Amino acid sequence: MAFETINVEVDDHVALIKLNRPEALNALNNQLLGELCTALEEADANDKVRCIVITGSEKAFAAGADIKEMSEKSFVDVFSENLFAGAIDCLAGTRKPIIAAVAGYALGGGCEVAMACDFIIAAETAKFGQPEINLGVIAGMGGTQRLTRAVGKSKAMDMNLTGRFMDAEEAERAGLVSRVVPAKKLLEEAMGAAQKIAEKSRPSTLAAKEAVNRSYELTLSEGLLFERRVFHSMFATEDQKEGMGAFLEKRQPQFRDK
Ligand code: CO8
Repeated sequence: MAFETINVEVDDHVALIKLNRPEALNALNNQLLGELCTALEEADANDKVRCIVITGSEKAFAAGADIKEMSEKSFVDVFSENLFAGAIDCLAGTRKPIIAAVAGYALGGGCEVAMACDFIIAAETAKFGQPEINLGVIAGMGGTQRLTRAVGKSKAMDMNLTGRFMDAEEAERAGLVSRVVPAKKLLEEAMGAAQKIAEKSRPSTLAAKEAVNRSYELTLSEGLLFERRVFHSMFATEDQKEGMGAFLEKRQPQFRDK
């Protein structure tokens, strides 16, 4: 499908989705979020795709929800249309691994989209923030919830109450991002990580993602039980025999997703 606010390329089993509204620092309007959702559904359904990377521009991953589009809406408007619920559910509902490759601003909804991905690789230029407080509102797509789970209460409160930005180094220290790389290397690093994931057995990548995500929802004992049962179930796959056999035979595994 042809998109206007994002670009999508599928290469070597990786779908690269580039947010593309440079005139508005990739602000997330309805069209962009709708197109992102369609692209994610297509990537999830495309057998060739084994991992997804979402990125923005050098200056901005996304500077938040589109303030121009939102500013005149009433409570009844946003409540009735359930503003932005679909987009974030779409990200959270994607089964294949998603990496956010963030350079520049990831603010408000931009930070929330990045956090709804499975992990974030940041350029040294990245700046994360939940500045909605400056607009007389609060975060609405995870900035008070996912951010708190990622960086703890103190930093999450600081960012949500003062609206200050966190640079890449602080974000890595706080556990919000998994790696920080020079801006020029961002895409190479993210695509490299995606390639590594793409080489694994698909059943195990889907299962690993599902199991880590359950840790958000379950008590420790329930989460550990879920993990153990999924681990047990992996012994029903041919790829478990191949992976362990290849290790013992000192060769690379040839996974067949079976
Ligand atoms: N929405 C719309 N347009 C934007 C946005 C935005 N979020 N951010 C930047 N732009 C536009 C600017 O208006 C400007 O357009 P123009 O040239 O036509 O005036 C263009 O992008 C370039 O921006 P600046 O000139 O401001 O660039 P600077 O380099 O001077 O500043 C900043 C960059 C610091 C990123 C600045 O643009 C800024 O502060 N942007 C707004 C950041 C913000 O407040 N984000 C939060 C938005 S609210 C939100 O995300 C809520 C999401 C959750 C909703 C959930 C509902 C359930």
